[in-house]
Amino acid sequence: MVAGAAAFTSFAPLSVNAASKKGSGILTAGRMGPMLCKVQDGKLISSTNALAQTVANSLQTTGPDQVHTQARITHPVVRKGYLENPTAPKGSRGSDEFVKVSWDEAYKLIHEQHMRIRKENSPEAIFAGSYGWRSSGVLHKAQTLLQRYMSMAGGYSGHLGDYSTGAAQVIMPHVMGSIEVYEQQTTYPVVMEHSDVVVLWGMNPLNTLKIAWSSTDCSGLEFFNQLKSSGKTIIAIDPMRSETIDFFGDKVQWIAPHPLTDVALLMGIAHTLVKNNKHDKAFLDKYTTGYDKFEAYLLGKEDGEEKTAEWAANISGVPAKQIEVLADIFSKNRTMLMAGWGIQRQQYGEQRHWMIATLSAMLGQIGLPGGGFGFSYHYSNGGNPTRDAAILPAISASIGGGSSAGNDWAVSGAVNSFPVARIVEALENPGGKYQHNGHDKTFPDIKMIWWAGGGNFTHHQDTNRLIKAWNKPELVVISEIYWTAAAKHADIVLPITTSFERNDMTMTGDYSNQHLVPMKKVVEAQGEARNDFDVFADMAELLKAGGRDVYTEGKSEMDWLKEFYDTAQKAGRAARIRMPNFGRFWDTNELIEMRFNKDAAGFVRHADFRKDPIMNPLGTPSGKIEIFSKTIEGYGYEDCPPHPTWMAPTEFIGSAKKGELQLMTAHAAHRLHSQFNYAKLRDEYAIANREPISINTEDAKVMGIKTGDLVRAYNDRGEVLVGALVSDGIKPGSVCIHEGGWPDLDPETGICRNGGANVLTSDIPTSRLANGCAANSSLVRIEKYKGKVLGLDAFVPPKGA
Ligand SMILES: Nc1nc2c(c(=O)[nH]1)N[C@H]1C(S)=C(S)[C@@H](COP(=O)(O)OP(=O)(O)OC[C@H]3O[C@@H](n4cnc5c(=O)[nH]c(N)nc54)[C@H](O)[C@@H]3O)O[C@H]1N2
Ligand SMILES: Nc1nc2c(c(=O)[nH]1)N[C@H]1C(S)=C(S)[C@@H](COP(=O)(O)OP(=O)(O)OC[C@H]3O[C@@H](n4cnc5c(=O)[nH]c(N)nc54)[C@H](O)[C@@H]3O)O[C@H]1N2
Ligand SMILES: [Mo]
Repeated sequence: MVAGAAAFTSFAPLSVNAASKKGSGILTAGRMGPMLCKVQDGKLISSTNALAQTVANSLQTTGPDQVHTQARITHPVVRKGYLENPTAPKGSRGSDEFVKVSWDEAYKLIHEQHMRIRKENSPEAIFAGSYGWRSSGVLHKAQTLLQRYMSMAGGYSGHLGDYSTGAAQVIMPHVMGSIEVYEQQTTYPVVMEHSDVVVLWGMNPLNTLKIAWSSTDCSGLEFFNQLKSSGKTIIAIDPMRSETIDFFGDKVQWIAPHPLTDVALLMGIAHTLVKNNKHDKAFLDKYTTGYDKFEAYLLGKEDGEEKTAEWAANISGVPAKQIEVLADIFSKNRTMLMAGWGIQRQQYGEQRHWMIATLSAMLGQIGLPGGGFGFSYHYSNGGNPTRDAAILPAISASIGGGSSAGNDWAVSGAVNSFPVARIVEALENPGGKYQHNGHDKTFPDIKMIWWAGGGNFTHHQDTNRLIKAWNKPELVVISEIYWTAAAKHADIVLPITTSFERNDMTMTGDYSNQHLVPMKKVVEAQGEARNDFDVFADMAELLKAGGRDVYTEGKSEMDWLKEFYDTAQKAGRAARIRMPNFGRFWDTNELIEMRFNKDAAGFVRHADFRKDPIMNPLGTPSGKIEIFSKTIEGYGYEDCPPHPTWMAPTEFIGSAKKGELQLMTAHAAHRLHSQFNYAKLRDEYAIANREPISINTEDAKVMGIKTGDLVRAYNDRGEVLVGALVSDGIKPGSVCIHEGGWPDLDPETGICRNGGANVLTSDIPTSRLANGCAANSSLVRIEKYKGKVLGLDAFVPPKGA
């Protein structure tokens, strides 16, 4: 079907390539999209959007800071105590000073110790899972390049899943037979034409669409811009008045539940549907299994507690009347339930998207144009129609192996992989047994860590617990661009180039494949920085003579890019997509826009299943939507029962002691996680030179706190200094410190001077099913800071660097 294809033409001007003409700057790209760069006297002086766009994307301006910040690592260094005696090092990670060494000395030291550790242990003693948002590109892929080297060296321990959707990506295949969170959504034009009501459930697209995993095609922000003036009913369910809610202004109805209570709220809506006989029984009969068991639970026949609107109101803080109104609106209108992922980065996070899918099934609109649910509208431009594209391949973790384009979290070549957010448990409990999605598993005994392209000291929960566990391995090597907390806590640190200092290419959009963009080298490598590709090629040569040629397959940077391009061009030809030859493409400084496909623009998620569930069954055991899962029942996990269930979290506002507040750690507007925390953009958000903490006016009044005050936020796990931002834009009883502030622990007091949120978060799994990151499940206390004046060393290189 081509529903709404006409509406799409209103987006067309935005995709025009006009801005990326020669002379207006050098064309490159990052997560934040294609950019044009200006250089003066060898310095990058500006980076701006290369695609037309109406909603500004602050992250596109960070180029000059990325290249020239004081926080850059300029040469290889080794921790003093480690250099003196690598097998019995003195001093400790994080406090010892560093000593400059040459690249060759660094290589030799790493090689010798790597080989020793590998010989004394098994390959699983080497952790190269190296999770993180390394820069865009199909060649300079830090993790993949590390793993390619480690595969040559004999294998390594890796990771499973990600921090982003740890819970949802494991539960959804049980429920929908597909992962849902990283899949194309019912398209923008279809939503524009058919949805009456759009619900933004725990989702902040104005922030999170500034980036995409490959590189954003910049269409998502414009979609929400157009949605704003569409006249549709827009409802946002979020404990915070997010940037998106601000952006929609009076065009959105904001409903603020207490954090972590969405399952109860959803159940209150579901119960109201049943009470008023508004649930779609025909849909439930034909397309789902186990609804009867869930309904029994909903009506209190299983646990004696009816999940009424009043019950839900008590837990969520949303009035019962409002819950009933939501049930009414959803059941009377074509409703698209869009949901973000912060809601599942919580204890029992699996229940969130399971319950949204269940409510959608009860509304009976899954598979209809503009109805049902969508779990990737806030990410990587899910909903921007997929183009007829010539898709670039990418370098692979195995030599001569198939390329891993697209989502390359899931890497091969690992001998033992554990759920990514369980790394501290793995370090604490080597050889320990654990459960994961129905499997008995064993943690590896990690002796060496090499991290390239991730910020584990900012991304992982409970920093102080992490630091303790981090002391266990014999060797920690970090390949980094900047003096992050992780680099400061390493034995050996290698300086890496930014994407502005090397040649690469990328597709945009992730789901749309809208463009193929040259990522041109804009400036020379700064200091002694080298490309990850060259570092691992050099290391491969030490593995055995001729190892470099094995690693590089005898190809230079430009040879690889030409080969990737030629492969894409050849595949494109089959789809009648014309592309210039590589040489011309590279010289013209222009991106290639892929062909719009009218049919793809009418894509409706699960329409095939709805049309014919026998011929197009879902990938679940029953072929239907599993509201009750016999598979999960078989696992017998108390923390993940076989149907959506409300379970009160351990650290929860509903059981908080006086003075305890629920901590939210949403993703920041002007950062990609920890990236760019050092940049000038920090002036846009820092308060009292720290991360801001959003506090409700009532809570602040009780504590005598005003906007601009220095605040100490603390719990049993740690303490941080933050700057108060007092407003009515957050639910009373909750505070928010955005994730990604660089940890900067004061050596004397241990307080984090920069306000790193994860110093406060608890490091627990979502459940035994998915073992996902549950960062948003913590209680904290706050008070006006009255201690001594503290500086800020977060962005200052360590001693000896
Ligand atoms: N409390 C809390 N914690 C969270 C979250 C939350 O919501 N709350 N969110 C979680 C989520 S969803 C995620 S995805 C993670 C994100 O965690 P990460 O992806 O680890 O976070 P980044 O800060 O993007 O780290 C990327 C690092 O790679 C480096 N880098 C960039 N390019 C290159 C390169 O080419 N080579 C090398 N060697 N290094 C490079 C950057 O300098 C940076 O330090 O955080 C998680 N942590
Ligand atoms: N600018 C920018 N964009 C990014 C990122 C970034 O760091 N910066 N990170 C990228 C990555 S790796 C990911 S995984 C995605 C993350 O995408 P998400 O996980 O969706 O982002 P969050 O900011 O964690 O949460 C989105 C919204 O949920 C709200 N929320 C939090 N707790 C609750 C709750 O209990 N109930 C409800 N109803 N709402 C709640 C928050 O206030 C926030 O407005 O974003 C991606 N995009
Ligand atoms: Mo993420």
